[in-house]
Amino acid sequence: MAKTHSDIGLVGLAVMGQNLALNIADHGFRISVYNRTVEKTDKFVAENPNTPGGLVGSKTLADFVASLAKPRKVVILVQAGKATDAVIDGLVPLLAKGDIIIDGGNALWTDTIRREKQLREKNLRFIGSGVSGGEEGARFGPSLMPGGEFAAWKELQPIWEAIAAKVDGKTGKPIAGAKPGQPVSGGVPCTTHIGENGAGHYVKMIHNGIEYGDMQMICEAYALMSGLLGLKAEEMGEIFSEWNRGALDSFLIEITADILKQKDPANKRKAFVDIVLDTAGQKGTGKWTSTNALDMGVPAPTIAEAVFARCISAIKDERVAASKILKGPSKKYRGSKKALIKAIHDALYCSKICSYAQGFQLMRTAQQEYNWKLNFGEIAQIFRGGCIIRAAFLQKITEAYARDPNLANLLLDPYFNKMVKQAQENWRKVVSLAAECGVAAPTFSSALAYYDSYRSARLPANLLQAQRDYFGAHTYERTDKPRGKFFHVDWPEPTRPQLEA
Ligand code: 2AM
Repeated sequence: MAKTHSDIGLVGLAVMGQNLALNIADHGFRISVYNRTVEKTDKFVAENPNTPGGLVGSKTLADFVASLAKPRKVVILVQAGKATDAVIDGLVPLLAKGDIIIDGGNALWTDTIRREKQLREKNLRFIGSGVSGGEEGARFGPSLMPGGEFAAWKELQPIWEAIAAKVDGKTGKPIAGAKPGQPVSGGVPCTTHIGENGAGHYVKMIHNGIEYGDMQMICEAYALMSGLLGLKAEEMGEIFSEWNRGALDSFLIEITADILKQKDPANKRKAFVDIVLDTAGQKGTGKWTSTNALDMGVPAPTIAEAVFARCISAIKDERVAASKILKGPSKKYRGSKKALIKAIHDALYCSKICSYAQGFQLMRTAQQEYNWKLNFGEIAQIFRGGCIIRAAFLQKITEAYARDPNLANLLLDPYFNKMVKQAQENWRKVVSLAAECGVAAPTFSSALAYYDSYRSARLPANLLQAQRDYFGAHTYERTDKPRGKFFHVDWPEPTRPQLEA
């Protein structure tokens, strides 16, 4: 018997919204759709007449809400910020107790916390769900990171699990057919209840911060191979393909290999990457991650460096002008090409471990701050399919948290510890060569500084604290007295420059 009501509704028919709606309909759920501009709804429904679940287009928000089975589930996919609030404000008077709004946009997690609280006061439920994987992911299997009340999640779970990417439960590998174009069932869905209120959007933000790090680290490997060895794009493409068969096996390495092998569509003799202008944009989630790291006092320098690397890329004109004035070293690398390529691989791998360690440290601190209970092994597992940072490496993180759910830092896990131990000589070699030859490697070098700081029982902060005591009477603790006891030295008045009479 045909359904009288839709299983779920979706507001916002830009590409992400359309693709997620089609993914839901493909899995047999009837879905109502609404868009502020009605023509978009009509066109979308007319273009997709035969989905397994069925698409129902509504011209008004009231008709849209009336078409949904109770408790109503409404997914919003509009721009994060004001548009999301506007849509929520429009929906609230039309909804009834227990109905659920699901925000699938890239919301700031603190907005999600606020919205969840406001809607709870109105007896409505709110799930802030990270949706990762871009347009392809939304269409054929994203990684989904829902946060909110657990009972509300249980209502959404069958749909979210059906449409999410799937990975093999044992190996964590995306299962065959989980690739774009082939919806599948079976396997472990890349979605899990992340935690209360803003936890899902928080974890999505960290995912994006990690993604910024991964992308920049790959760019540094490329810059070093090009700058130190003079390799051409095509040759580097082959190297990345090779790396993609080993420990670095990941979506981003795979697409990098493809990009480097691509020819310029306008001039087939040129490599595509060589004609792309070197200024990178950003939408803000990497910045949010870094700002949050500063706010919470959690060291995440590698992720922040990746954001700053985009910022410095953006001041192209200034850089072009500076390049004519500021000189660097003329030293050239003269050693073995093969050895350096291996060393760059190892530097990338070690830096990646540090960047992920920082991302997971952020989640660990945030869970205390917001009283969430995060399952880090599961989070790494759902990053394994659908999303941009999907990588073989994530299975190792899942395994690390299975060994010790309270792991203080990924670097301390025996597997990652062993990997860094084996590879760090190469990592150091690459960072020092980069410095000697004048190739910027901000994330490689900041990751190494993070590693060296984290493994230091004693940092030069003793001197720093003494300076603070000197000029600001900020006091200091002593190495030979219990922690928490504070001392102060009566320093002499600092000598000040004498003003001429
Ligand atoms: P539109 O097609 O009417 O512009 C991405 O921009 C999506 O968000 C689009 O579907 C867009 O609808 C929708 N959107 C943006 N601002 C909105 C608002 N204030 N209210 C409702 N939908 C909005």
